[in-house]
Amino acid sequence: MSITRRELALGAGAAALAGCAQEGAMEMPAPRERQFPSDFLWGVATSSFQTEGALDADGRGPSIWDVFPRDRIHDGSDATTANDSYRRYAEDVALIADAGMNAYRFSIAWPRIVPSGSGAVNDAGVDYYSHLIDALLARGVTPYATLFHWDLPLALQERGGWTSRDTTARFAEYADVVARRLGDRLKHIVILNEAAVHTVLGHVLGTHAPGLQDADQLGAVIHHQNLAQGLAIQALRAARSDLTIGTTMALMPSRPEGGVMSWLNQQAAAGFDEVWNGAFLDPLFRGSYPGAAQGMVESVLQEGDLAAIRQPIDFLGVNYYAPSYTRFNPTAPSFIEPAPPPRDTERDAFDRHVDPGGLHETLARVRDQYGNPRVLITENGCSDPFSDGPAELDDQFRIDYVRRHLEAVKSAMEGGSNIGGYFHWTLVDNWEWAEGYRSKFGLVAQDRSTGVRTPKASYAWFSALARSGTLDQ
Ligand code: GCO
Repeated sequence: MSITRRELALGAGAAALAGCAQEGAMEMPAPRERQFPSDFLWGVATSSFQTEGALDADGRGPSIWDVFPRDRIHDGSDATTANDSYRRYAEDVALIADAGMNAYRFSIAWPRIVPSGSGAVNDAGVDYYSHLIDALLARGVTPYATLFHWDLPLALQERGGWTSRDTTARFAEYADVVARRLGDRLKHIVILNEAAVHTVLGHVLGTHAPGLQDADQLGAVIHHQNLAQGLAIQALRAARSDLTIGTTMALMPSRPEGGVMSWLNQQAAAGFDEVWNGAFLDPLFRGSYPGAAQGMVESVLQEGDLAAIRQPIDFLGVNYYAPSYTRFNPTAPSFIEPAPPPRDTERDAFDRHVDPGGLHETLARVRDQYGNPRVLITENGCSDPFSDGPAELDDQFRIDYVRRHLEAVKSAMEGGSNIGGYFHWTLVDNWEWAEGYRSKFGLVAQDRSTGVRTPKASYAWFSALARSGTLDQ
């Protein structure tokens, strides 16, 4: 099934008439105070595939990223070593704790726990996370574990991956294993990481694993991740009553490119917003799909699904890097295509618009339109300028970037948003998916030949912030 171009255009049109079109940046009030609450979470975020390495160790099964073609990675690299965190996790824990951080968001590799995606549980894989959790707790750092950060067991992809409804049940079984085997000490769980990114880059653009370019599967992939999330939340709660459960979304204000086509671009941006943001927010918080997404999921939506997806959660994880820009193109699939940020705006190494106001806008939207849930910023950060050489140890640009985004967070809190923490992406420069190692997001550099970690200036800065809770000027 697919959404036709016409359906998407109509959906976008309806959204625009309903006043949903984004007109561009909103004013962000400067924060009145710079002191964060004493119970605020300060941490870093990582993911299994980008950091662990040791892909063949201790019975791990292959994931979809293990077989993603290296010629689609910009530096031709792979993640077989990454940060070697499977073996060096104690060093990571020491860096986190020594900086005075009180939380760490990592992800559990599903293929380490259930190597073939269903059936037998791999005890050695469970043990790895058990040791990591113990090491964190011993240093007073609260573990936040994401269940799915894109490394789907390959065996499940071979049976259709997220296009198949069966994957939702397998995910719930895996969640149950995590609760029963780790839940005595692991109390904070993030269900999915950025389902929108995994959907669009992995299944439509083909730039991420599983590398598909099949817009016809958009609805199935969206809906099955939403359903899997709902079933996993139910499984976790059935297994243990003392878990704090949330999920993480890549929320982006959707802005139209300006110019002569600006009215059509507004329709395109509104349609994109419904698919990128609304298709995940709405079913979780409202039990429905927004216009453009509704048409896409229709053929896979079964009775009871929306109730299963609309689970109460304890927090919403917000990952924010930049707004998106969209324009109308009559020859593009669904009439919409990405547009560059406006000229003369500040960009980061990814060519992303550096726009803390977009984070403020996102937080205000979640507050005003989705019932003001507790929010954790589960990712935010920027890359060094792309290079195959060493990282920039005197990374003032990163300090400025984080400071400005935390001003947006504080300002949103002063506006009534219920925000409980900030996890910087990331701890150590790691393997950045299609960019390979040339993009570096860490507070800590890594010598790739020795694995030796060297803190950057931002590490000391973030440490001072985590200890004091006071944002400097
Ligand atoms: C994402 C992922 C991370 C990235 C980070 C930097 O947002 O793409 O959650 O795995 O590495 O965002 O791009």
